[in-house]
Amino acid sequence: MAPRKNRVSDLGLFGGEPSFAEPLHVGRPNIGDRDRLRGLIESAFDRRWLTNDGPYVPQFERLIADRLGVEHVVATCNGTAALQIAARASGVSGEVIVPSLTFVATAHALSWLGLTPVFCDIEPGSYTLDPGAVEQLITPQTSAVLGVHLWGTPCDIPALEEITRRYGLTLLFDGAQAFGGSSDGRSLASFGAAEILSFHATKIVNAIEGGALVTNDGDLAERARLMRTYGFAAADEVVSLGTNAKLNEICAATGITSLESFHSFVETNRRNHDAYARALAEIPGVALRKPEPGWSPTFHNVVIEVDAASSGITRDLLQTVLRAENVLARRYFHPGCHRMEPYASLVPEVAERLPVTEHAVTRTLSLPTGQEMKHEAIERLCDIVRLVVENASEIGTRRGGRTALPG
Ligand code: T4K
Repeated sequence: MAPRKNRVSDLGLFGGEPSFAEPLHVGRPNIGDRDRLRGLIESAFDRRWLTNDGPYVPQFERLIADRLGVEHVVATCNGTAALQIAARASGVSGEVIVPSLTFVATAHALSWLGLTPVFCDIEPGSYTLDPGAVEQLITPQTSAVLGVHLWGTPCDIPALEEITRRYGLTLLFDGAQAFGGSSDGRSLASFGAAEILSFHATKIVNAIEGGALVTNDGDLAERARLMRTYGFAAADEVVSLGTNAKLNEICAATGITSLESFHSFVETNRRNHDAYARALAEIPGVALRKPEPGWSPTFHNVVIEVDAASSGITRDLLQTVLRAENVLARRYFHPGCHRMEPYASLVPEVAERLPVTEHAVTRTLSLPTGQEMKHEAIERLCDIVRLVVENASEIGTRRGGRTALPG
């Protein structure tokens, strides 16, 4: 690591040496016990059984069910496939109310099935679906609400349950970022008709690529299981429309070993989050998002909010400064699904009814965490943030009065 920087002129943005020789990535995979994983993979190769009903997939499913306290787990090749299967297996049709502040897969999975994602605004605090706004968007074509536990933050589950019950709608949850989280002691996976998970490499539990549908509804699970495998109930016996959404044995083995290290990953994340909280304290206009009392998150996402008015810099300029230091912070999820195609062309007017989303997408920045992130690096990274905020006007002057960058 280069020496600590005390002057604006030392910043990488102005030609200084980057603070970090190697890039610090958001979403760096956590790796479980490598020897154990090698052993599992060797066994799969010895068995010559690599996918289609091998032993690791049901083992992974049982481990997830035990960990999350749900009855049924249908593992899939990724979270997007799990979303598609969840929507189809629960009989969703027409319009589905979703937040726009989410990974685009949430909306795309629906559109891919010919469903219409109807973008809904979010609550100012949690940045998850605003139940009042949800209710206003319900039409005769609405069949479901798909809440997203963004960065592991629980949606207002009781309010969404109440509304969907009253209107006879299906309630689904996208828990791709919320594996292992709970609210008031209850696993987030135990709500709605089904929740989907992602075990992508960037997630706290990773199977390289993988996902799952979790539910307490046995019939729904059975339909999902059939859909995952082309609708095969047995050899030569196809009983429904299906796709190929199977998880393979090597990914399942990776997921198993990752899950076995879950507690240590959470502990590492928690310590990293605490280190960020200490190092970012009292930087005006820069706030670390923290869990509310009653939530039990995995701290897998470290997200700061930059208030340009009180920090003197925009989120985008801070990201640019950090990138020049080799900190590859990410603007999850800029600019919001409603400003991405095909939605931006299909429903250009929708931004007007999403003021909180529009506000949030300009402010949030995800920072690196996980196994690889050392506390010294966190402190160094936060020192740069402090230097930038304390010298915002000098940076603006050096950049010809521009403290903002085009979105
Ligand atoms: N719903 C929500 C709310 C989601 O967040 C996601 C996925 C889904 C649904 C869909 O689940 P999946 O179908 O993906 O299972 C990444 C992930 O690919 C995606 O899974 C994740 N959300 C999303 C939040 O992040 P990108 O487009 O940002 O990926 P990329 O390639 O830019 O990589 C992200 C960061 O991770 C980079 O800083 C590099 C780092 N990285 C990545 C990989 C794969 C590594 O350091 N090593 C690696 O092996 O989407």
